[in-house]
Amino acid sequence: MSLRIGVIGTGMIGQDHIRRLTQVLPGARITAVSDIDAERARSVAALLPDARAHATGAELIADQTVDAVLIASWGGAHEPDLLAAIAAGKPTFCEKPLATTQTACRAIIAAEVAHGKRLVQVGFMRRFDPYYRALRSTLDSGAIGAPLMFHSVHRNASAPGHFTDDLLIADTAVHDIDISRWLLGTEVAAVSVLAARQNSRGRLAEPLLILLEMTDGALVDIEVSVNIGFGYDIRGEIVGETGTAALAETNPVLLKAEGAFRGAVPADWQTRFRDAYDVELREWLTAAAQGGATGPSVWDGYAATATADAGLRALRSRARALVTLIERPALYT
Ligand code: NAD
Ligand code: ISE
Repeated sequence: MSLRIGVIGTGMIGQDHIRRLTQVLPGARITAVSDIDAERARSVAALLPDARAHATGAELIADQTVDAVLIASWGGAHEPDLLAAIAAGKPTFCEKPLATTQTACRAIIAAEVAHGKRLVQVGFMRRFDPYYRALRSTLDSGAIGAPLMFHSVHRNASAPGHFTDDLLIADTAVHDIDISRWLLGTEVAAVSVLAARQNSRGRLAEPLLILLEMTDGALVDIEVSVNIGFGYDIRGEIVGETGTAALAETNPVLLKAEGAFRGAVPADWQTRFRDAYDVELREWLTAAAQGGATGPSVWDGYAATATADAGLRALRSRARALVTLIERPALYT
């Protein structure tokens, strides 16, 4: 039987997840949608065979035809819908960032802990990407020894009009923060940030160089850019005690002709991480059908937001900022 899903936030990625759940993956049906832009919700519902449009996320969560919830609204709007979904005991997929303040993240953790079992998966899709998974397996195999450093590069072709300097860290680099924690298996202790000479192609203070000091002494440097123009460029290299391991380029074919090497650069995150989003939602459906959640947790969402917060403090003060986390509840160990 299909899992009946309600989608809150029917913008860019909300619609892409609806496409994935209705056209790519088996086992799901969209029975409800909602968006603060009521017209957008209605027009998305009209394209689905049995979805109704609700005025609010709360109404959608209370709908008896909704077994599980997918939240793809703006980060600052996630908290009330997550709290309502947890209170209703409905498995939920929530796009990153979990929430935009640490207070909101802690309230979500408290609600899930009080519920007694995991219900929420957070949309850190890199953990499902075959390239990052291969990088982690290589590290775990011992082939390069213990990790000392991780170099992470996150370059976007262009930034949407509403983008701000803060979003460079809180919305974009938050992926690198999460994947660093996942690859290295430790939390972040401190963050420093430097802005390079400004890219004259854009209006934002980028590129940024973000330095994470992990709790075991490993270091991570993150280059984040949102105006490189030529495409979407994601790189990662772990330096270990006996070797290095790097993400391969994503081309199935490397062309050599007319005295040159050629391969395609993905245009955007939809293209680069297409397979990762599919696996991420497939794994969510499997866990949600059993009433629970696996994968990136609300703890991971909280740790990423707390680290991004330290990054924002470091960006403003030009000083190293410490990351202080609450004690990790047993539910997330
Ligand atoms: P978007 O602006 O295209 O869509 C967001 C939608 O949410 C809009 O239609 C907006 O009207 C709606 N919305 C806002 N507040 C709402 C509320 N309280 N209730 C219902 N609807 C509400 O943005 P987007 O690019 O689709 O991003 C949405 C979320 O997904 C963000 O958290 C973003 O960080 C995340 N995202 C993740 C990835 C990824 O790679 N994992 C990629 C893109 C976006
Ligand atoms: C966007 O919200 C994402 O999550 C993408 O994965 C990221 O590359 C982009 O920079 C963000 O704005």
